[in-house]
Parts: sequence; C-alpha cells; structure tokens
Amino acid sequence: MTQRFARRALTAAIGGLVATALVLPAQAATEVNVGYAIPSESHYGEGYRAFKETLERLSGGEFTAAEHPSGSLGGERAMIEGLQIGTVDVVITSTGPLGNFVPDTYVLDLPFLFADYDQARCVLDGEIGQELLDQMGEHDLVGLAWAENGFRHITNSRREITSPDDVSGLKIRTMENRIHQDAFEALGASPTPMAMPELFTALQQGTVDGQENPLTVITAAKLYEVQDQLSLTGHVYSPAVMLGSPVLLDGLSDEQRGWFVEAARAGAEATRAEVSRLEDEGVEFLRGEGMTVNTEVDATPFQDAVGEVHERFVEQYGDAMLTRIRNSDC
Ligand code: EAX
Repeated sequence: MTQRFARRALTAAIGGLVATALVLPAQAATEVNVGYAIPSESHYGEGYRAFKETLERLSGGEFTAAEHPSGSLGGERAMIEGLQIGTVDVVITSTGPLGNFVPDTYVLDLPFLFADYDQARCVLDGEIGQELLDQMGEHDLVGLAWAENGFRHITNSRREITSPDDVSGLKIRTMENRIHQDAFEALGASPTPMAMPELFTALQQGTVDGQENPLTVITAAKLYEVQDQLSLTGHVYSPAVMLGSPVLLDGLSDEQRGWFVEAARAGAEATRAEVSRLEDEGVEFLRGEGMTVNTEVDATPFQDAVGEVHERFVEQYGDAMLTRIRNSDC
C-alpha cells in the first residue's frame, strides 16, 4: 500500500511540475532605466546604445535597457540621488555634481590636471580609476565604468575670449561643482551653478552670458544656436562615469553584476570613440553652424590664474591622490 501510494504521489507531483512548466511564461525580462542629461544624438547616446546591446546580449534577454535622455529623469545631481534611493537604475553622467556625493572624485575636476586624452584615459583605466569606482560603494552608488565627456571649452555671446581678462565680468554657468565655481571666480567671472536641463533656456534668455562644455555637449545640446563665440581653453578634462543603483545591483548574482560591468565598459568605450570623433570634426561643424571659434588660445595665463584653486583643493582635501596622479607613469 505504502509503496504504491508513494509512487502515485511522486507521479502526480512530477505531472504537476511538468504542467506548471508548460504554463509559466519564460521569466519576464527586467527593464533597466538608463538616464542622462543630454539628447540621444550624443556621445552619451552612443554609450547608452552600446550598454543596451551588450547587457541584452550577455544576459540572454534577462535584462533589457530603456533610454531616458535629455534630463527626462532630472539633472545629473538629481539622477545620482535617484540611484541612491533606487528610482533610477543606471546613469551616464559627468563628474560635475559627483564630488558632492563622492568627495574623492573632486580631484578629477581640477583645472589643467590632465595634459591630454591619453593621459586621462590611462589614469582612469588604471588602479587609481578602479579605486575611485570602488569607493562609490561607500556612498550608496555602484561605480561601473569610467566613460568620457571631453575637454571643456568656454562659449559666450558677449565677446571673443583669448585671455583671462576676457572672461572677467562674464556670468558663466558652471556645473554644480565647487572646484569649477572657484576656478571661474579666480578668472574674475560670476559663476552660476546650474543643472544641464536648464542651460539652453538660460543662455537663450541671457540669464547667463556663457558656459563651458566639451565640443560633444556644445554640439549635442545645440548650444551653437544660442552662443556665438567658442574659445578652445581646454581648461578641464571632464570625465564621465557610468553609475548603477545599489538597490538594483546589490540583489543580483556576481554573474549578473558582471554583465552590467561589461556592458558599462562597452558603453564607456563608445563615449570615448564619439569624443574622439568630435575632437576631429567638431570645430568645423560648429563653424558651419555660425560660431566663431578661437583655436589658438594660450592656456598658460589661464593655468596661472587658476593656480590658487589647486592650492585651496590641497588645503581642503589633501594632496595624496593629486600626487599619485601627477606621479603616475601615464
Ligand atoms: O554630462 O552639465 C554639464 O555641463 C555636463 O557636461 C553635461 O551634462 C554632460
């Protein structure tokens, strides 16, 4: 009796499992929202598309990505806050507001820190960059990969800028970044920190005279429609970073988190490729859109004028990371 009953119970259980498997749909894909503050036709848009393709391929469709460009999830500071509380899953952002959350990244925003793209990419792809990504975890963020925004230049609609004296007295929008605000105060300007989604209108209405951004952003955000002058000051190398929310990622397996890291690295490479393209083609494009572009700016007077920013930074944050970057073999 017992054996026969056990056999019948086992048969029924297996039958039930088979029936359930036939009825349950394949596991529904998890959609990941990806936010950034500039239009889709941009270096961040290229980064998003590479991230999406890689994540969906590596996960076999277990994860999909949904694009939220142009600040539709808020400015960069707001989106980083969204990562911390889990309302945003992944963000592609400059380091502009990041120092407010992860102070050790402020060093990357120092004027004239990096001499060129090769040096910046080398440092960020090395142990210093990885250490900074790993530190994000102490601030309710997940550092996935270093992407790229580009060397920042000054635009305005008041006058051509060839020396710091030309910047003096201008109302210049800066990112919400204390280092950048100090730098423009040292140049005699009136820095106005402002989120990216507000910038175009502020320039259009004359709330600010000018702003500073890489060729990538000037092009993608169509700032040439509201700015006449561009001076290639290259005063700051602006990293970008792909950040994830711990609310999403902490609950995943190591394999699943690995998919996000690999996808972010693919996205980061795509942003760099687009930055390099704009470095080659951006000036001619912007001249074609009516901007006057000064490509012969002597950086030395600008470097001298903002030297005090480095001193103040060291007083406040120490010089350990700055010295490591300067002494790196990159
Ligand atoms: O990250 O806010 C800025 O000026 C940034 O360069 C832009 O949002 C791209």
